Amino acid sequence: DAVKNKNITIIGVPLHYGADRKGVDLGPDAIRGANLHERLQALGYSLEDLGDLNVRRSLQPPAPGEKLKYLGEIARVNQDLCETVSAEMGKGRFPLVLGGDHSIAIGTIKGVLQRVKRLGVIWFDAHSDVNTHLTTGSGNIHGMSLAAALGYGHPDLISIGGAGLKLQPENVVIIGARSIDPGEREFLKAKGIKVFTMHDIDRYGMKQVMEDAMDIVSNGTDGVHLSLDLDGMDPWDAPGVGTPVSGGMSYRESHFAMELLFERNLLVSAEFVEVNPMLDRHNKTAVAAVELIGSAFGERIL
Ligand code: B3U
Ligand code: MN
Ligand code: MN
Repeated sequence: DAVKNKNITIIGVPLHYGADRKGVDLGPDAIRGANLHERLQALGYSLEDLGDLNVRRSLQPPAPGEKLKYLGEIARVNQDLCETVSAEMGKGRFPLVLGGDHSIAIGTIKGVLQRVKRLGVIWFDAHSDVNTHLTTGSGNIHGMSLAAALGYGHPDLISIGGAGLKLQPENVVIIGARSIDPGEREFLKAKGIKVFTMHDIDRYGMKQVMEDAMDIVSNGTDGVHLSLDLDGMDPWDAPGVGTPVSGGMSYRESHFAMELLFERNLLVSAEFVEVNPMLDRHNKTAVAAVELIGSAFGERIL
């Protein structure tokens, strides 16, 4: 069997403050409602669902021009998530985190880093999420989470899980990017982070891109985390996201990517984020998330 760890812990994080847009906080239940448990149990996994982490409701809206909107609550929830993920991995379990906006990647990755020091990350996204409070236009922290996990950004974000805990840029790949801000482009170049854009997927095909990506993230690491933002998919297949960008990965390409990932058996943790049921049609995006999870955990057509 390609995935050795048959014990999965599901952790919901109903956070929307990082996107500053309501609806994405309903993501965890929409994903559960698309038969996540049944699907994984049919594959032989044993599940524990911890339910959702506690997120405060109705906070004061940020001041106009704020560059770190809702920093306090986002940092608090991510610290909680970090501890939860780390504790579950300490019991030998595989954390499957359901978002929530993509700012939760900070907590997930910091928790995994406490258990796997040399960690690779596959970041599946239309965006690169490497802004900081110094480069962001929106002030939305979900556009800063990968930078924070690499050790760049506000001290309250980069200190989550303990000082000095961070990813190495050579162990990170981004797949599906097609919306990168000027400051992000500079950051990616300066740090030498490998980005497989939609152009690369068109040019080389998903098979080659995934093989190259998996070679990079597995080289010199002891495990790989998958951080999958549903807006990486084309909005046709995943309309229920806060910032849709045309020209994304097709339904078939995304599934194929997950199947290839399963075959290499690299994952120690995963998160599926940015599902917004209020913007969705017939729960299509949550269903897509569950289908991608199925493929990543070993579902096959035949
Ligand atoms: N890069 C922009 C847009 C964005 C990032 N992530 C999402 N949107 N989902 C920003 O706000 O930082
Ligand atoms: Mn993202
Ligand atoms: Mn995105």
